[in-house]
Amino acid sequence: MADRRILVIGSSGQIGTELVEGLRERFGADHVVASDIKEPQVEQTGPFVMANAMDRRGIERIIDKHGINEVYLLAALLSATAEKDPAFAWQLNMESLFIVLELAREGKLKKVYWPSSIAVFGPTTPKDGTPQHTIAEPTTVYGISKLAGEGWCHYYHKRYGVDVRSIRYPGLIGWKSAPGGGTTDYAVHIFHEAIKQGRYTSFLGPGTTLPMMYMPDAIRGTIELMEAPADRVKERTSYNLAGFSFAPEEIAAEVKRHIPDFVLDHAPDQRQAIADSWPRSIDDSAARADWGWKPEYDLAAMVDDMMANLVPLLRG
Ligand code: AKB
Repeated sequence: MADRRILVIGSSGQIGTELVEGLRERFGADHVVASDIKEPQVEQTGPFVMANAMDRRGIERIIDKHGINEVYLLAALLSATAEKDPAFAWQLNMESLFIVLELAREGKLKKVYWPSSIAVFGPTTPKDGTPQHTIAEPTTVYGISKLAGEGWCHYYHKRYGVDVRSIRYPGLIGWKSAPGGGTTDYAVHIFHEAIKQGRYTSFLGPGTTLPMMYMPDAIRGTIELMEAPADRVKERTSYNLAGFSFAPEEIAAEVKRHIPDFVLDHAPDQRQAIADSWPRSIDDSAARADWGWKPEYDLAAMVDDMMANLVPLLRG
């Protein structure tokens, strides 16, 4: 696509904040319009507009005004928050997707990105090396909405030729933006509390191994998927993507390399049941084979980079 005109809906969240930055570095600040119902977490280097992802007319106006031809739809309630208001979570996660898929079907958009999650899997899914195609019987409303959304992406691609692409993100860890409402958020909070207080109480218990990824890998993977030639994108539901897996005590051991007195406690809450229903590790061989995905960070490298960036930020 010669002239990329990108709209990121949900740009003020954990992924949006960093994705907008990555897209602007690549395609130019003026080619990426950021939009959210919330103010941005960081100063904007390009256009930002307030928008409600469920307001079709509002989204269409932005698309027309800025000549948008590509949308990244990130607005959603995540796993833990969605359980507090399942009806609203379903409404937001589904309506926003329909709006964008319909705009693409009508020819207003050439490409769409929509994130899915490891939350599409459930207790009946094989937990280790979870395959691309396997049992997916999610027990959270977030997982149900992501699984249904994957089905709709596949349907719009097959039936109407909509070029919609998707990744099943694992838990994402980054230092530039705050996570909001996920079950994997502890893996970000642990750094902030370790640096500020020297201790952290995890809402997940010991031995709770989950698939995770460092944000720079997630952003690069997202942009690489969107840049891949259409015929290389064979999975039109969503791609499994893996970084590394760990339990709370394993990330704590890595943090201790930097803060030897760091103390980790556990007080599992309702998020434990969600974590227990998800895979421990993911097989991402389809993404590797189809469009060349390869993660760069392992657990130790991620922790080193998080500490190198967050210590000066939080301690001044
Ligand atoms: C969550 O914990 O809800 C998200 C996810 C894995 O999709 N980080």
